[in-house]
Amino acid sequence: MSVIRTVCAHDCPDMCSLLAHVEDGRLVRIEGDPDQPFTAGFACAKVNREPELVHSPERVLTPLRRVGAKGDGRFAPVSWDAALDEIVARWTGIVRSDGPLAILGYCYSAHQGQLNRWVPMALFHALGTTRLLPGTVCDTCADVAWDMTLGGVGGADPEAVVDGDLVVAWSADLVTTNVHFWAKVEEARGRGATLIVVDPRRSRTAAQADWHLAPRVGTDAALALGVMHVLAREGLADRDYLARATLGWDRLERDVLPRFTPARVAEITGLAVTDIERFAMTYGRARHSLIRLGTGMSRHRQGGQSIRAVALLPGVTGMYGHRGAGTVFVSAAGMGFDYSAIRTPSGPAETRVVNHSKLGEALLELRDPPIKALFVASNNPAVTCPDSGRVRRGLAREDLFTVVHDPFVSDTARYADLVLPAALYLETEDIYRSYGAYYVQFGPRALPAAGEAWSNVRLAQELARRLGVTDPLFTASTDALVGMLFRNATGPAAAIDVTTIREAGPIKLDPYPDGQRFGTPSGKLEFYSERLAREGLPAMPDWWDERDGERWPLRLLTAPGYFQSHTVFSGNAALRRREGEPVCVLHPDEARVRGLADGDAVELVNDLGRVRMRLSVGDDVGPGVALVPGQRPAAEAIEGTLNALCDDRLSDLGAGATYQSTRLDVRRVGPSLLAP
Ligand SMILES: Nc1nc2c(c(=O)[nH]1)N[C@H]1C(S)=C(S)[C@@H](COP(=O)(O)OP(=O)(O)OC[C@H]3O[C@@H](n4cnc5c(=O)[nH]c(N)nc54)[C@H](O)[C@@H]3O)O[C@H]1N2
Ligand SMILES: Nc1nc2c(c(=O)[nH]1)N[C@H]1C(S)=C(S)[C@@H](COP(=O)(O)OP(=O)(O)OC[C@H]3O[C@@H](n4cnc5c(=O)[nH]c(N)nc54)[C@H](O)[C@@H]3O)O[C@H]1N2
Ligand code: SF4
Ligand SMILES: [Mo]
Repeated sequence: MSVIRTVCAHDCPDMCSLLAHVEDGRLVRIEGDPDQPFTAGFACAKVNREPELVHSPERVLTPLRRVGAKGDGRFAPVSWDAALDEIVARWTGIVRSDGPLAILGYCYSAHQGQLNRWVPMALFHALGTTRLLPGTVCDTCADVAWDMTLGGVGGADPEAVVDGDLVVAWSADLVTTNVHFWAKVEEARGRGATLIVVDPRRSRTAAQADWHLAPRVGTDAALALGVMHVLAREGLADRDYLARATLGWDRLERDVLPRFTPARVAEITGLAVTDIERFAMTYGRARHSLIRLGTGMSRHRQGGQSIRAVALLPGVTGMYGHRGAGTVFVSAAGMGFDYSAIRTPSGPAETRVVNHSKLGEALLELRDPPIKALFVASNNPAVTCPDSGRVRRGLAREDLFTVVHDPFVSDTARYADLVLPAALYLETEDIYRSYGAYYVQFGPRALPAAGEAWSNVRLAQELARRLGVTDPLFTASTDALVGMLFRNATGPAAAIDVTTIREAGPIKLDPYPDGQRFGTPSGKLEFYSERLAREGLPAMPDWWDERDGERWPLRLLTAPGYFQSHTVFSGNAALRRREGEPVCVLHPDEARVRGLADGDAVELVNDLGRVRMRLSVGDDVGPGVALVPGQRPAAEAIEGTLNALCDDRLSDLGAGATYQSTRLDVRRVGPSLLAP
């Protein structure tokens, strides 16, 4: 038995250091590294069951070629050579007839190693194909809003929460998506800190909080502006700090805050006036407060306003002036990596760009040239992209040559002409940097690859070789690639010695090498953003009524699954069982008026389509909301995948997805409809 210290590559802010116990090439147990202070000796409920994912009987072990109709998921094994020959022949032919823009290739976030995430992207960059603007399905709205407010700096060190007296988990279900920060929050509470959760549903975290505030979905900007209104009125604004370190507070106080009285904010959010006042007073009086910003509140049409308004709050009380206080968010933004060598080695500076959230439209509507070849790695857009029905119609095109690189036959892979077996992270080596804490770590390979699986890096390098792409990174060893990533690093990342990184284990970066600064054009925290004004967008945070689509009575609330993370653990049968069948949660009042009972088969419906799942009646959400936790493959629900109901309109900032602006209704599925 050997114990290998490596890194968890799942898309998760914690980036745990893991101890993989391996016997005869099999993973027998996984354990959180006790010597990495943030991981602190434990893994999460999902990764504790990692042996069942890695050794799942559902793994793809050889390249597969489609033998049935697109979407059927019927394949026959082929050799790697045959598969690669076919890809090269098809792509070369398409480039000859239509040019490189007829190809769309990308790799997304399911492997968080910097090399396995980005070397495939570098290949398509070099080839000059149509490029994907990645991450609009996730966090680009929140990232741009943060950047327009604080600039390109990282948030507070999550480990600093232990020094605080108030933690606000604002749109973040810490127990589920950030469990190692949760452990630190618990430590802080043990020393007397208070935890407030702001979330429209009673999440696992909210259920354990000192206080749960449940505003309506999409009303966070109004709530934050209401809090500022009270802070200003009660003399709790730190006016010295505001004058010294921020821009535009005077204008906000004069032009915006008067409209956000507690009475109006109560109307907008559905919270009681007394609760808004009490929340503001508690926040204003804290000695050392931290807001953990969550991205859930950014995934609607005014998402950018929500993030901006909440991220500005610590400026009002001067918290950004205290080391380790303020907000926990996007740590990686402050690390100083220069990614260009491994992301954009060569190729035209600009080509056609497809927004990740509009993949379906791109596959069906683009002309001159249309997309004729699609390559997808580390992403399952048939389930997780907005308007997934449209994505599936695009994937079903007979004239689209689709290659999917995945450890499992995902819903997307079912539409592929070729499925290529991907190694899971424990079968790869890579360099990691956290996006939710301040660690960098090399993760060695812990296991041999299952069957004939290849890592993302190996596939990209082999395709480059066969296509004659000669940039050095496509022949570079892992160590050489790591060197490229660090070559032009500045700030905290530049302090790392690359020559010893393989053996170094977890390396903690200095979160604030220059004190807590802002990276905006003014060098200040921007209540007023000239950059936004120039783009014709609201220069100051605001909230307005979004009445669109009101003919559907309920608003969708989506939230992460506890035993699932999107579809990445779908191949683990034990976790599938723990998560249970996909459900829609309705408040008892909403169930009653529809004559629905707990456990009924229901249909969620709107103009885009219908999906069917089981109903769960409960008061974790208030009236007016349909909560659906997780994004699940079609085969797990009664019928369909949730995102078939979410349109592909974009958020106000960062061109992000707006799942939570979805309106719909829920109704009973008659027994006759359920019959096959
Ligand atoms: N309704 C709704 N939709 C959402 C969200 C929401 O909150 N609500 N959240 C959005 C968010 S935050 C995100 S990030 C996206 C996530 O969307 P996706 O990126 O589609 O996430 P996964 O379902 O995890 O799919 C990842 C795929 O990569 C495969 N994979 C795992 N490891 C590797 C590897 O090393 N190499 C390769 N080649 N493949 C690998 C997995 O088997 C899986 O099929 O979903 C978005 N969709
Ligand atoms: N177990 C598990 N872990 C995960 C994931 C997963 O799916 N499952 N996904 C991973 C990925 S890709 C990401 S990006 C991160 C995301 O993790 P986070 O950034 O922490 O946030 P989200 O998961 O997007 O949403 C968290 C909470 O936001 C709430 N919320 C939704 N809308 C609103 C709103 O309008 N206002 C407020 N105040 N709250 C709202 C939801 O109810 C939910 O409880 O987590 C990662 N970790
Ligand atoms: S908490 Fe996140 S980083 Fe840690 S083991 Fe679980 S998925 Fe991986
Ligand atoms: Mo995400």
